[in-house]
Amino acid sequence: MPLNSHAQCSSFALALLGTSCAFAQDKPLNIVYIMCDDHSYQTISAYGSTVNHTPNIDRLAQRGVRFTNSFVANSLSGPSRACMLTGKHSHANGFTDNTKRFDGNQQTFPKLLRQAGYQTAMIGKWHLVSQPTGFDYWDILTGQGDYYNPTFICNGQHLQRHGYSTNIVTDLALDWLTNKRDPQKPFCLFIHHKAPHRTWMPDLQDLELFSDSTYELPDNFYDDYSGRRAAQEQRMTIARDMDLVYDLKMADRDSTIHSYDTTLEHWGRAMYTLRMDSAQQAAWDAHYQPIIADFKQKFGNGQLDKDDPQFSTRKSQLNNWKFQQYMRDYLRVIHSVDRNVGRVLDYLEQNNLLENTLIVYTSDQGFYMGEHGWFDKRFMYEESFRTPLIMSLPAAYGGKQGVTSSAMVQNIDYAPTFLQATGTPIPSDIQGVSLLCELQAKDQTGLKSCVRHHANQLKKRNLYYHYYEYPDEHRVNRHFGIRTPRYSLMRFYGDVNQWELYDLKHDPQNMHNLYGQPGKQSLIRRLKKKLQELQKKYDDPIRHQITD
Ligand code: SGN
Ligand code: CA
Repeated sequence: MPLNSHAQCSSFALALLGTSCAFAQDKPLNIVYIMCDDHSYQTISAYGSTVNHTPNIDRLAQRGVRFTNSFVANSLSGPSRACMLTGKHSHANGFTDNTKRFDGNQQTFPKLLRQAGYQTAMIGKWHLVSQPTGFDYWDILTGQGDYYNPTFICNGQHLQRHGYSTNIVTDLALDWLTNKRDPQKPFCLFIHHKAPHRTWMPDLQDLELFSDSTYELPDNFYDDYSGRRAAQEQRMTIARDMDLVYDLKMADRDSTIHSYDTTLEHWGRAMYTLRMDSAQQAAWDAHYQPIIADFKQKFGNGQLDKDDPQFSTRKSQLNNWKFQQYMRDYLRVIHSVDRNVGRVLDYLEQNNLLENTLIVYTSDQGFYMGEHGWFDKRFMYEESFRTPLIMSLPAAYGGKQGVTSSAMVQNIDYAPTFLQATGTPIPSDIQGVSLLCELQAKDQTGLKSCVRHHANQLKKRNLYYHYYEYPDEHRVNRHFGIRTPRYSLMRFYGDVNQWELYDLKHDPQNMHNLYGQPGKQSLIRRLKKKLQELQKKYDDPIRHQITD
């Protein structure tokens, strides 16, 4: 198939979608798609973070559109990646939870771009078990990936690289741009980081950052989960489930601090030493050993005496200590992510690629920074259902700069957006919708009606969610639901069978389950009807099993 031409793009897009596409320039549009793993929007300054500053991600937001209502379809890594690649919900692409294996024979947007003449490259965390398909070049982290001296599979061959994952992934991406691609062809480059996934291991150069900072506990840290049975059942609280040795790195030399689980303790003690060389270990120890000594002075081995009259005060102090330690490590990891985003932007600028590259920054899902007392994700509650999303389309392609969009968007929309932006036909079985109109300025010739019509539809759009992985690893019950611009209606099923309803205008933190409350019957009827319509539209087989 020939490379896209302006005529091909416009005629296709106008005929099929009633919209124009971005491909109105002589140069075809490239795509750089940066994705982190577990990056919470709460820790991006462009999203209003009060705890850190991310100047480079913000720089991208100043060059593009920041989506304020961006959601995932299934808040977990593998499923999210499969949704993005296919533009389809989990039941349709088959990768419903992290125990699955992605069927690489199915249609994905990199394959479609490649057929349209694009070079495609995938670098970093893949997490879909089967080997990548649809890429000219791939160099992926094994499984979840390691922070230090990680092992990669490069076009089928295993090799270990020395250094810190976020830096290495960026180095590989820049090397591919410089030395491995054909400069005559347009490209789509995936830069997918392992960071900031658990266990939030910072780069050595960032270890001393934030050491003197303290963070306020979220006001719902001590949520009692009343009215929410699935929330009562989970195993992802900072207080109980975040481990001192494994997560918080209190692997003391004389082994007096213990994990709540022996396997976890084994890994907690081994993980720093297994992969690090002696210089890395020495730098690591120089930072953490004094913190361990201080911890022991304050809390002994971390096992508090329940008979101590001060027990509840001591418990709050320990919880607070854990939260501070979690925040500091997480933010250090984000600092490195942001610095590496800056390296990519600088490279594109220095190599005159900024003017014809769509740059995307996102995460595979959101993450809890102590809200509800949690870390991890999975729930259809706001912090993990949402994900950061910034898309920067160059001004020469009609791209808006430094604006926000409140359109209701989801990660199944990325594939059709990339396809439309490059003038590649969008197959009719794709379930997401293109966001291109959100990226383009209203004054682009021929775009006015499309923008108005499409934008209004997107603002009112209802989103569908379905999460499957239970009971492993954090015991979040299966659930599906609908998110309208104002309400969330969720149906947990399996061990916990319960409906939950939230009015997000008054309860953005999902604290008050209104399901069954007086006066809500007609609202619930309406929302259930809409939910059933979505299940039918997307053809989710669960609708035949759960009908109430
Ligand atoms: C690992 C983590 C979990 C996390 C899952 C899924 N445990 O199993 O805490 O929820 O990944 O995360 S760990 O001890 O191995 O770090 S996902 O983002 O990859 O889906
Ligand atoms: Ca993730």
